[in-house]
Amino acid sequence: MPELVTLGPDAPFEEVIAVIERDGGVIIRDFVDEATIEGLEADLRAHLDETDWGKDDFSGGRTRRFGAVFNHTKHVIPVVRQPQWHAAAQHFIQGPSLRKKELRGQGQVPSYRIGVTQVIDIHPGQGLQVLHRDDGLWDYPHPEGYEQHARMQVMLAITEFTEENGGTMVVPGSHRWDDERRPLPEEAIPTVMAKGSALLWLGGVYHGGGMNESDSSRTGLTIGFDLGWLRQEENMYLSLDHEIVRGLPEDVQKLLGWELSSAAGFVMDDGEMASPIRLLA
Ligand SMILES: O=C(O)CCC(=O)C(=O)O
Ligand SMILES: [Fe+2]
Repeated sequence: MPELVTLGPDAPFEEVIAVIERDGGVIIRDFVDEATIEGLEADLRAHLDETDWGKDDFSGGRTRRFGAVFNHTKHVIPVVRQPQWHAAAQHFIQGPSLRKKELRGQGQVPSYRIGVTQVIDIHPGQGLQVLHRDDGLWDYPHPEGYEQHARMQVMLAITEFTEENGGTMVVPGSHRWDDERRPLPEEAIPTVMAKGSALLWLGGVYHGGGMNESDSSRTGLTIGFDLGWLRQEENMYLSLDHEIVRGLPEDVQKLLGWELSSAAGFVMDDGEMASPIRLLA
C-alpha cells in the first residue's frame, strides 16, 4: 500500500510544496516542539473531558469535538506560526493571484486566514467518516487544472495516529480531480504519524476520519488556513473571547481575521476604510 511522504521540520519549503503539489498532502515530523505538544495535550484534554459526543454521522457518535481552540490554550500560538505551513499557504492560496498580478501588473492578492480550529477525539468504536473535500463547504469548484486553492490545512497529532486508531484517511492526488470523479474507499490510505507530527493537506483532497479499532482514543488538532475572500468556516469574531484575542500577538490576531484581505473586511474609521485590528486596541 502506498504511504504518505514524511518530511522533517527543516525540509526546504520547495520540497514541502513539491510533495503537496504531487500528493495533495505531506506529513511533517516534529511539527512543533515537545513542550508545545505537552501543553496542548493537557489544556485540550481538560476541555475534551467536558465535551459531548457528536450529534450527527459526519461529526461521529463516538467522537468528541470542540472549536474556538484559542479560548482554551495559548500553546496553539506556535502551531499557527509553523514556517513550512505558511510557505505552503503562500504558494497554494496566494500564489495564483501573485502570479496573475506579475503577468498583468494588476490585481489583488488575498490574505489567508485561520478559518477553522477543531480538536477531534475519535474513540474506540467510531466508524469511518465519509470521504469528503473540506472546501466542499463553499461548494468550491475544481475545474481541470485549477490552481487557486481555498484551504491549506493541518492535522496535528496530539496522540499518535495509526491505521488502527483512526489516523485520517487520505486519497493522494485527489486535489487534481474534477468535480465529477468520486473516491472509492480503497483509494484512501491512513495517516500514520507520531505524536507531535502533522499532516498538511489541501482543501481539495478527499479525506475522512478513520475507524478506531484500538483501545484508546485518537486526538488531533485541526486548523485550516483559508483564502481571505471566503467566509471563515468558524465564526472567530463571535466564538472567541475578545479579551483573549486582545492578549494574542498581532500576527496571530491578523491571522484570525482581524485584518483586511485586499479591501474586504474593513471598518470605517474617520472616513478611512481601516483594518478591524484597530477596534481591538
Ligand atoms: O478526524 C479526522 O481525521 C478528519 C476529520 C475531518 O476530516 C472532518 O471532520 O472534516
Ligand atoms: Fe474533513
